[in-house]
Amino acid sequence: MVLISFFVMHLLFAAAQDIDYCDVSAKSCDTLADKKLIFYDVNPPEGFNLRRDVYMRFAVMLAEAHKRGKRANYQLVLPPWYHLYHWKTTRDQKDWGSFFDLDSLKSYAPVLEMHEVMTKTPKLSIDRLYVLQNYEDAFEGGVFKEKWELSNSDCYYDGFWGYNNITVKEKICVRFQGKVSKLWELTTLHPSDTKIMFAHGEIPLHDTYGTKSYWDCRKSMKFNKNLVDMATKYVSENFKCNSEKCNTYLSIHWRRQDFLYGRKDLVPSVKGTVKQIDEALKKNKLKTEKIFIATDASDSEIKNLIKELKALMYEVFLYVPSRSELAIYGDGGVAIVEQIICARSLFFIGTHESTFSFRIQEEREILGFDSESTFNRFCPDSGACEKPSKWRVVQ
Ligand code: GFB
Repeated sequence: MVLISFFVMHLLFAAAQDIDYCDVSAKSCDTLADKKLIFYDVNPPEGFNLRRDVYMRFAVMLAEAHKRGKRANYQLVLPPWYHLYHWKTTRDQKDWGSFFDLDSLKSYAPVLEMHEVMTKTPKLSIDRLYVLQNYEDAFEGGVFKEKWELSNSDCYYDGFWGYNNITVKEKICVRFQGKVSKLWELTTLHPSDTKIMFAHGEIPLHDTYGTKSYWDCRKSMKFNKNLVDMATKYVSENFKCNSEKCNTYLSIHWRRQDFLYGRKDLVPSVKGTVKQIDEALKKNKLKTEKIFIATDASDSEIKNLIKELKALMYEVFLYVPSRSELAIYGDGGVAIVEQIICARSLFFIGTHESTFSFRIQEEREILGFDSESTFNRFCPDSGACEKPSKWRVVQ
């Protein structure tokens, strides 16, 4: 009997020692022993802003469950930013706090940084890794049905964000289509699991795109204060504006790189771009000749664009980070500064189907700009082009 209780005590102690962590927002420390952790990752080539969208799907899933008093012990672990395909300067691991206000994220959803989980544990063992796969035909029989099934085909995941002390007890391949909250059904397959991971988190859809929950979550994604300060300083110095809504410059997001071949029928040439900027200013009677450009274009394309704009007497501005800013915040931080600058401008023109542009539009909605100044896009030179959908903020 004594021996058994000693054994049980030992097990309990070991569980409590398993991982300790502190919930920064709640200012309290707890153990992971009574928590269930949901990890997720995204298809490696996907960029930062698409990943932000995937975060929102999972954050809303957890926050909504908590709101209904369900699954109160589940926490979402934020996948570190690591080796992002579009980042050229440094692809080192970055946590979410480098880009966002973590307290604000935590005020909306029960989230933890990966390092909060890893600091106190020598190794992490995931109970079940569900590798999600698309169905070959999403519209089988002509209808889109929400469904999932265990799959016999091969599936693969070798991520873990640069950690080499994470292991998986069992990997399961799952064909999945439908809303993200349908993933709760998978968690019931092994009810005693406490560490559950989903790879290809981009496959499940939003539960509630564009609803109040969506916007509550979106609003909680405030940027890291240092990045906001960098943008504020730039706007003040270059555009003589000290508020979040400026009327002294127009901004564009000019997405190039893979869009130049992947979506070549959707993007304009340099001359076509200049023509559309000029038309937008005239048509909307905008009294500014200052143009801010956020872009991933090559140096030679940027040079051409600046030359053509200057020929029409426009003043052109780009955000060029200092070496130390680039070293500290990396390509991801610089891109956010550009997004904030675009978000505060008098008028914005984005790139069709770019989530980088979508996030700027959302920021402008939150700031309360007139939607006519926000939902504008570059059209191809052929001119064939519909206005972007207006995703209006819901209070
Ligand atoms: O953010 P993102 O998912 O937007 O990916 P899309 C594009 C990445 O390219 C950004 C860089 O996260 C940045 O790293 N980038 C793009 C920029 N535009 C700019 C810019 O104006 N300034 C700076 N500094 N960086 C999706 C990708 O991109 O497009 C997918 O997520 C795929 O992987 C698809 O490539 C076609 O939605 O535009």
